Amino acid sequence: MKLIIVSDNHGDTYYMEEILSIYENEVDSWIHCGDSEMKENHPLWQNYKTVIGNMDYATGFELERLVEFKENKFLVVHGHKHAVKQSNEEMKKRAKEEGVDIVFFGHTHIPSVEQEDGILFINPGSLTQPRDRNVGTYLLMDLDRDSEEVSLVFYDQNHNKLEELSASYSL
Ligand SMILES: [Mn+2]
Repeated sequence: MKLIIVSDNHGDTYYMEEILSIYENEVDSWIHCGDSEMKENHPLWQNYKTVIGNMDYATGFELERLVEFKENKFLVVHGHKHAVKQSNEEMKKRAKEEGVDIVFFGHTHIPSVEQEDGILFINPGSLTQPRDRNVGTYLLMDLDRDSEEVSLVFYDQNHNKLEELSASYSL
């Protein structure tokens, strides 16, 4: 299955719209890791599934979201309430409680992938306000449960593949 993961667009919907139109016929679902600064009734939420971030004024989003798709279950958090700038420990605790092996988070505005205790912690970076580069980033995940292989391909906001961040992992 294929997923698009974005985060931290902070009110700028341009790239979310563009990514939606580019991948509309290619991916199964869409994840947003919070700090959208968009209202609950924005039409983009018909496709993207989001959580609440520290900059979200809309109160209708959840702090954590379990996204179940086909036989897969993912945990999505923004991260400000899971101390993600300190460590993966709080996310790891919740992932183990929920029995998931993939967690998506945002908040740092820095794209990253870490695998600890059999759990992948994936941050797509910020779509519009990167802190480690000049151009925003997002992620395309291709998960194969038969082989337990995950391909993570990062792109910049202009849809150029970021080779140095992209890699495959075994679950
Ligand atoms: Mn943010």
